[in-house]
Amino acid sequence: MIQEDWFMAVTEEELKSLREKARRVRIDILKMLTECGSGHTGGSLSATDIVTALYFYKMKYDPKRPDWKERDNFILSKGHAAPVLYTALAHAGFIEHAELCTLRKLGSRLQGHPDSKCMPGVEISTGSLGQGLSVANGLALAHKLDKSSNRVYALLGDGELQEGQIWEAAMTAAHYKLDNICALVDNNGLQIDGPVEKVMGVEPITDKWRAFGWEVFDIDGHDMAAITAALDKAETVKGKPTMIICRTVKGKGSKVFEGKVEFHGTTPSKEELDIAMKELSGETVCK
Ligand SMILES: Cc1ncc(C[n+]2csc(CCOP(=O)(O)OP(=O)(O)O)c2C)c(N)n1
Repeated sequence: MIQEDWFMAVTEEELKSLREKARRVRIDILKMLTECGSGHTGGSLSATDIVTALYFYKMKYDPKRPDWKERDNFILSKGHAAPVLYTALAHAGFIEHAELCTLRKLGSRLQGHPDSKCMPGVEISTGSLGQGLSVANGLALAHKLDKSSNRVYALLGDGELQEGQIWEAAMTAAHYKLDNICALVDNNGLQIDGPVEKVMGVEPITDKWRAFGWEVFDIDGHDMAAITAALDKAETVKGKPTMIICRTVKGKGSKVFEGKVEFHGTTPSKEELDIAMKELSGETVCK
């Protein structure tokens, strides 16, 4: 929820344009996944509004200089949601838009999980769940040592919170007072093989992160006003890291995918894509 004392720096005009960007990102994700025939649909769509707000509202970067020293860092800890990252990178100008159609093809830079060795704008290879927050800690400590103001953003899945390494990293970030870290959980309630609460419950997650010494915000992860306000508020927190729990819907954007665990790792058929495109008023990007 947006809290009463939050200052809303974003304008209505900006919000409109961010929502439109998120719509276009969803369209591209669905096109590239359908073209490819394999990849992760649900967790890419649930994270779309969050990633859009990060790339087109909050983060500092220069697509022409991916290693620009003053950039903020983004770590997609739930690396299987690579399609949303690749699409954001294309819209931000790191790669050509047409390259999205090469997802998972032999020789493509757009591998099934992000590869920092070949993909500009990817800070660290991810896909093995649980590791991203530890990398974020290392980057955040380095920025502190350099006395630089760069911020580090890490996106985790709620199923991913079952990994023990996450909680070691949670302790570390609080111990070192890493207030330059803002982590977000894409809390869509589903993982690869069912509801998170059935597989291995992670609630109450806000209480858990607070108990680990983090500032915690709990928001609707599809409400662009709430996401941008929480990202702004996180920058004002001093002496501890911030966690934004984003309540999301897996497969958000079309009733074909929403809340359906089977779309964790499967892609739309041409017919399903057609239905989704009508709902999103989308036109084709790949052929
Ligand atoms: C260490 C590790 N174990 C298992 C997997 C296989 N795996 C890929 S996605 C996934 C489910 C993740 O669920 P969640 O974090 O909730 O992701 P989302 O629902 O947002 O896609 C699993 C178990 C993995 N990638 N890494």
